[in-house]
This record gives sequence, structure tokens and C-alpha cells, in this order.
Amino acid sequence: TAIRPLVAGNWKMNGLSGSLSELAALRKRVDAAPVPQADAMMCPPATLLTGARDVLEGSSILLGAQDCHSLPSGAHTGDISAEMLADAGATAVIVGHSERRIDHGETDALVHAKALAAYRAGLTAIICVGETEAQYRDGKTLDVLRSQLEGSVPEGARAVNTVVAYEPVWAIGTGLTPTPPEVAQVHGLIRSVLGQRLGDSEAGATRILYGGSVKPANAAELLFVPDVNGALVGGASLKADDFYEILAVYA
Ligand code: G2H
Repeated sequence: TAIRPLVAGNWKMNGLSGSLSELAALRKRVDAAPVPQADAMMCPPATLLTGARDVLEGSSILLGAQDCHSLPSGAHTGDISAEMLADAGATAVIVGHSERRIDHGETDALVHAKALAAYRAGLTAIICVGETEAQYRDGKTLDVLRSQLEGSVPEGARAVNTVVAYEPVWAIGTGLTPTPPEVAQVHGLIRSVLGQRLGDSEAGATRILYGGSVKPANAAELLFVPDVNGALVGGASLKADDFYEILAVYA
């Protein structure tokens, strides 16, 4: 059976309470013209989760978060657990985004622990992987991704609770994107590594998103690449119209 695509927005550290009006505008567009062939999700900063939950009540748009701690509770000032995200209305959490890996030194082992925390709290883990510009230039992309996947994706990952997002670091927020054949090659590799880890039937049903400078103008060319099952959208998720246009590729 065909995989149902997912278009997930990642606001990153953008958005104050006023930004919820943009989410309300998106909801209005999606309600007026639903896109039946794909799921839509928005991941605002944690401070906006409960507000976003209220805005999205009764909507088909799913709510996700951007990061979690690996433990359920405790003395970890400033951190937020997966259970807290679930309590605030999230059904998914991004883990291992390259900005977390770079800004906070997150390792594959920590990302693995965070994915397990997501499962523990009943959340879907959106596990991000991607090579740096230097690794890309040196032809190391496939090796890097294999090792990130082996380190970050838990053995217990299932298609129902796991999404993998391929985000080449050099394509994030830069306007640069890999070519469709490059994306096809990487996504094929990701699915085959998942097959070795999870078995072919789980791997064949797992959504593999492309992320990095996805915008309305390039969405169709990136999203219809084989083994691409949706997008993780940063900058273009901040505007309801742009995000809807990307989602509407699946209309
Ligand atoms: C990649 C992406 C969303 P952008 O990080 O996670 O961001 O679309 O701004 O490149």
C-alpha cells in the first residue's frame, strides 16, 4: 500500500503568541480546501504548543514539538520531557535536528535516547539525519547517513511511531538543494538501512521526509522523487500561504 505523505512545518525559534494567527490562517485554508492525500503537521516552539493546540482543535492539522529531553521528569532546569509535550497537545517530536546536533552537541546516542523517550510518551519521533557541506564535497554522504541512522534510530522503531527526515546541512536555510537524483539515491539508501534494522515491511511503510530549503517553487520537483514521502519545512512554514502551497502538491 502507498505511504501517506507528511508535510511537517518546523518554526524553529520563531514565533510569538501573535504568530498563532498565521496558524489560524493555515487552518482556515486547510479546512476550506482539505488536501486528502497527505497529513499536515506544525511544530511551533514549545511556548506556543498549548496555544496552537487550541487553534487547531478539531482540525486535521497535527501538532508536533521540536525537541525533548530523554527522561520523563526530574532536576533538569530548562528542559522539557516528551511527556510534557504530549500533555501540551503534541503527538510528535522532532529529534536530532542538525541545529540541535550542532548548537547543543547532540550525539547519535542522545538522539537515540530522545527517540525512545518519544515512544515512551506515545509520540511519533521525527528523527533527522543529514551530512555537512564538507562531507558532501568529500563524497561521504552515504557513509555518514548510514552511521547516523545506525546510531540514532532505535531497534524498536516502527513505521507508526517513526519518521525519518533527511536534511542535508548545507541545504538548510540556504536556498540550495540537492538534485532530484541525489535525493532519490539518499532516500533509497535510508530505506535500505531501515530495512536492515527494522525489516523490510516496517522500512517499506516508514515515511522518509526531505528537508532543507523546501518552498512552493521547488516542492513538486523534490516531493515526487522516489522514496520521498513528504517534507520537513522550515522557513516556508512560517507563512500559511507558502506552507499550504507545499502541502497542496499532494492535492
Ligand atoms: C531544514 C528546514 C526545516 P529550511 O532545517 O527543518 O529548514 O526549510 O528553512 O531550510
